[in-house]
Amino acid sequence: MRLFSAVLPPEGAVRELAAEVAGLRTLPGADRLRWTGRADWHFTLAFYGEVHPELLPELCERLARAARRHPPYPLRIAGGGRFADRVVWAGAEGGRPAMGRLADSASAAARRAGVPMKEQRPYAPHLTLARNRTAGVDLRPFVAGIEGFRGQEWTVGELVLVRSHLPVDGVAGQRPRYETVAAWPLGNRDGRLRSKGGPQDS
Ligand code: 2AM
Repeated sequence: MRLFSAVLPPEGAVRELAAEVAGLRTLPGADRLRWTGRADWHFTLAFYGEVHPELLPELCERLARAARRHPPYPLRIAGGGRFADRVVWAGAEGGRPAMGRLADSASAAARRAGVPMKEQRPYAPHLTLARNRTAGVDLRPFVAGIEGFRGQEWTVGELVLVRSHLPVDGVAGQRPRYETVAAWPLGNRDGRLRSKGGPQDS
């Protein structure tokens, strides 16, 4: 199964960003981009790729442990940018150092669980808003549009393991479907989830 760990923005933050994105979607060329859905918005912490189901219990146990070691931290969706001419994204502000440390732990947890991790790129927290399918759209106006955005702050309190179901081959315009497998509270040192951190208990 294809898995990644993530921080999910709360409903209020998603609503604000959706209002901002509605503006971006009126810009010339917007209809040629493939926009992510608000239900899918997330900040990836670590991408695991295909994980053998046998590794899942160990991965969950180690992610639970990682979550316990990190206290909750503040975050807001703010600013944005692009990856070359491929992706427009919204950025994060506030607890970026804490988020980076959590991302490192989320990677290490998987490595220790035996998940074959590819070489990790330097961590760059981003929330993908749109992908450029045709490579013909100039993404700079979209970046200019999101640059000034500064959403409400919230306290990140959970590390979430997400499964990505890829679209069926050949179905144009379909997006991956994301499913929460499990979530663990940050900084929860009372061991409440220790014996039942598996996906069936999420
Ligand atoms: P993206 O939004 O920049 O595409 C599910 O696919 C999540 O995992 C997305 O947030 C995606 O980032 C991220 N992801 C997919 N492949 C990845 C890879 N090879 N390395 C890092 N993150 C990846």
